Amino acid sequence: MKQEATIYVAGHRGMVGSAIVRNLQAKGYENIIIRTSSELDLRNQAAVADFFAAEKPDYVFLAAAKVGGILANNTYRAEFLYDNLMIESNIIHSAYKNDVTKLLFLGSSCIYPKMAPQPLREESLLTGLLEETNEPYAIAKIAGIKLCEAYRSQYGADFISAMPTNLYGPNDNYDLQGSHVLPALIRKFHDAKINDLPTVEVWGTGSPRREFLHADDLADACVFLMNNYDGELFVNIGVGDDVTIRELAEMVKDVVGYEGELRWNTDKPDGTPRKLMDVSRLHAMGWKHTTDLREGLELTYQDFLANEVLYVE
Ligand code: GFB
Repeated sequence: MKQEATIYVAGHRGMVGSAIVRNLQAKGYENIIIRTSSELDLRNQAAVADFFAAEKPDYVFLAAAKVGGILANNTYRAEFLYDNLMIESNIIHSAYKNDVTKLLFLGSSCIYPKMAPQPLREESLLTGLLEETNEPYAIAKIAGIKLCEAYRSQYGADFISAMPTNLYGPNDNYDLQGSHVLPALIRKFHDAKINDLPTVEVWGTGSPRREFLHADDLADACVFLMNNYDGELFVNIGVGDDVTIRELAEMVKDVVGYEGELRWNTDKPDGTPRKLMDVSRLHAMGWKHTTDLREGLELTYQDFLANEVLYVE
């Protein structure tokens, strides 16, 4: 991407999109195009077509999506499927129609079969059944990968896809019903510390394993791929290391400085037993993350404290 290129970041208010905007600005890109969801409803085909025809961006980062943790995915199954299918179909098709030079689509590690061999290699896509709690989201994200592949093979469009592992960082969702585990634990332990509560409820058994990548590292990897990768196969983005939910909970508890007990609610689902990314292809290209989990948690708790009023309404 040349410095003067026009770059549309879809989803700039979310954790991933806002991190991509920060990363692009830090690298000197100035022509960044953004729209809020009230200015442009990405589920509206005509609105998206008009926007692309008027703006004609050179590059597109497709970071807009309906996202959430295990409970939100399992509850709003229709929205997770419909909204995501519409957003990605509208943007990818309009990008092709308006000769976008290159597009990067962002998926998720939940596209892999629930029982795929670990660590998860890109070749495992569509080799088995998906995890039930997030099947609608995973199906929409798999459709996004296939759209990029199909527009590449039929029309020669330079559309690539990246699959990040579980993410965390500034502008995350701290709503306890909708959030992912890491922001949920930060908020729960913080609230319990402030209110002197003896226990904190944590969901499931604590035995599932998850890998966590800081959003700023993800954004850096996305800009790296936009500048250095143009293959058909999507690319995993992660750290290559994971922890159990119990280990994560102990670490968050320590960072927050809460001294009470954990209470495991096994009525809540565990979800996929393990989702560890094989990141050897990304490492072979020359990119590696820089923020480890402990450091990232400390940064994220500081960010939570600074923005608590915004994050917790
Ligand atoms: O982060 P999370 O919601 O999503 O949950 P997934 C990860 C694990 O943490 C599960 C446990 O085993 C949860 O039961 N957990 C413990 C908690 N306490 C809590 C809590 O207070 N809140 C939450 N949310 N979890 C999502 C998918 O799966 O991951 C999406 O549903 C997407 O589609 C995303 O792929 C990255 O990692 O299980």
